[in-house]
Amino acid sequence: MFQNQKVSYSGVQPSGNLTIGNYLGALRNFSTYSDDYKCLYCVVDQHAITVRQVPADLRRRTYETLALYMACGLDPEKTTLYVQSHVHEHTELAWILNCFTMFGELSRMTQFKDKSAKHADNINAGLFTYPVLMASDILLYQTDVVPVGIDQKQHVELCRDIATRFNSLYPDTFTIPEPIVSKSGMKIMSLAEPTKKMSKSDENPNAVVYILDDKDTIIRKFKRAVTDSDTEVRFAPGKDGINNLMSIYACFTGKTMEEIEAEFAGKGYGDFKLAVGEVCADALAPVQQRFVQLMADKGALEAQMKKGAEEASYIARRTVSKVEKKLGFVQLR
Ligand code: ATP
Ligand code: LTN
Repeated sequence: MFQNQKVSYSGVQPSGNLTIGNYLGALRNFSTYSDDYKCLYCVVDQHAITVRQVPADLRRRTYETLALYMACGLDPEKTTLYVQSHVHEHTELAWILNCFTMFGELSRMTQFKDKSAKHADNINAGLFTYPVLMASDILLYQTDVVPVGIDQKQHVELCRDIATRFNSLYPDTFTIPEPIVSKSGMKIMSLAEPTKKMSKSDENPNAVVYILDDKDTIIRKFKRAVTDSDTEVRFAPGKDGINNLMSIYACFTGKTMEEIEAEFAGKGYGDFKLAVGEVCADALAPVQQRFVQLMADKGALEAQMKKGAEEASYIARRTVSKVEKKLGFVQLR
């Protein structure tokens, strides 16, 4: 579709303040594809309403998420950055794909099981069909690669199944996408409960390091991180807390677990936690600086949203027309 250029696509929900899990598992990897791929990254506000949102917060976080995309190094001249609700083809294709997705497949999605347990008073149909909207996001752009954290791999695999099913009935409709899960940072765990994923919608702010936390807060949170009663900085089964901190340190420094063990040999958890806080805060400082500059000009962000939506709509429209034609919908000129 893009003169044989491959396509990279991903999305982040504006459902809370973005965490270092979002940064290390997703955002930081988006720019890897900037030079060789046509890249589209979306702020998926329609996905976010599967759980209740305060309208003013959703609106603010939509701007913030777009600004963070840019602050993390995505150049809007090279990359299409946009907001999902600005491109109506997402929901249009989602309906069609609903008719090619099985109830049993959606019932097996672990995110649905987790979120319906967490929001037992609001198990709405959107929460259930969430992966179909995500498949629509991906397939609209004939995507080749989808950089995500490991928790989203299952959804991308379902997207592949839906696309393969559709293609077997209507050949050559969709490109079959590949989930790309980076080895380091694929699943950053909560600092309070290190067997649980760090999540931006966690109610305990001490469990989560936000991309926009200041240095003192970051250091304080790492100092309070739950670890075991051992004292040695060593990566080993069962040491979930320390393993998580070592993974975070490895992500920010590029060091291996052996190098980290050697660096902290003879030192206690206290020294190590401080070092993790420092590398994390130092790595985030330039992102935070750019973020503040970008947020100061709402007009420029809106212009960016508009440009991104126009670029995305053009491609999305082509895919929807192709799909509707294949299905037998009457096309008016
Ligand atoms: P929510 O708490 O609202 O479900 P979330 O923090 O899980 O949100 P998403 O918007 O669902 O974040 O995810 C955006 C991207 O960040 C996805 O690619 C997801 O896999 C990745 N991601 C989220 N949390 C982590 C984490 N703890 N470790 C690694 N990657 C993560
Ligand atoms: N479901 C994802 C967010 C998301 C996404 C996408 C990721 C929505 N659409 C398309 C990759 C591609 C999540 O909850 N993290």
